[in-house]
Amino acid sequence: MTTVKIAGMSCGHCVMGVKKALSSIPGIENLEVEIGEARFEGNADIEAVKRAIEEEGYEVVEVA
Ligand SMILES: [Cu+2]
Repeated sequence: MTTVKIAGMSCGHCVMGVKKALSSIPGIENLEVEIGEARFEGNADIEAVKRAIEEEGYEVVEVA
């Protein structure tokens, strides 16, 4: 399980945007997104994950 803390998300629209951005990345499984956080399993390239979130307009604060 990878947990990504995200700054700048504030509503359901943000959740949808992050969900959409991440669901297109290969290797992401069991994706769950809530305000301020995304969690997923699988072997996705974490740099691609960060890039997708930042391109969506949010900031990656922490990856654990
Ligand atoms: Cu929002």
